[in-house]
Amino acid sequence: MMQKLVITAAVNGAEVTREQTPYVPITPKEIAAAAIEAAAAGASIIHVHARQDDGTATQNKEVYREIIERIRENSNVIVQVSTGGSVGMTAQERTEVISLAPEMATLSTGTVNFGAGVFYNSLEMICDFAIRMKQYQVRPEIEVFDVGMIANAVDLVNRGLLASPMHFDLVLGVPGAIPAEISHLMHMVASLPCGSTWTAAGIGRSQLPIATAAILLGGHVRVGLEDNIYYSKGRLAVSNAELVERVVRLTKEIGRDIATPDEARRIVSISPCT
Ligand code: KMH
Ligand code: ZN
Repeated sequence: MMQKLVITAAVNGAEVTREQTPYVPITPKEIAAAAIEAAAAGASIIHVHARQDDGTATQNKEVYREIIERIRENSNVIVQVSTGGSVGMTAQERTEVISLAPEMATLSTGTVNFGAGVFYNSLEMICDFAIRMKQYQVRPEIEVFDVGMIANAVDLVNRGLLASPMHFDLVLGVPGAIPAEISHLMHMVASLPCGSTWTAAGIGRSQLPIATAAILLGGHVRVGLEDNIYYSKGRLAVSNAELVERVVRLTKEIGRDIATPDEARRIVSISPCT
């Protein structure tokens, strides 16, 4: 029997602007409202990026603190902070947030072209991020944008820097990284170490097909405005919750159940399996 589906809502990202969509949450208050609404719709993990009030990406710890506290006041959802930040940020900036000891944080295990930029993650940086997460007991979600990054993550397990089983986010469709083809998704899944859990995130118009494939393959799903701002061709998604609701409908039609935040904690090994 398939595990219940863990839905991650990636509510804002670092790159999406108000010019692209008026619905992207920016301030801690807006981000928390979007997170709580997405959780009520069925998301059990919220992946979040901090922003300054003018919309610029920031990794400022105090902004993250406010976001987490505002979400916590009204929801039991898992808050997963970004350590990716935006292209060009220093390792020091990106890791500041780990000392808040959030429940979860992303850990990208390789360097990749990211549109016109380069998302830089040297081995030294990856090891340092992993050590800090271990120190603060933060559960890493291993973000892989290409298949070689899976082998890098296994290398970190062998060095004793990451715990096994790992939880992966397989991101497909970033320009410059692995394209969003179902065959690539299947190859990535087949390349994961035994016992891993995984979620899949398709970028742009691939969000829905990749989510549908992940539901069928027994993985988990990430949707949200960070990865895709449209509900359908030419029609903006009016909220993160709207994208989550569609995944919930599809999943139930197929006969799979949706995980609550506490069930998701067990599935992705934040708390021990019972
Ligand atoms: N903004 C991207 C450069 C993460 O959150 O860890 C990196 C990113 C990954 O979004
Ligand atoms: Zn992100």
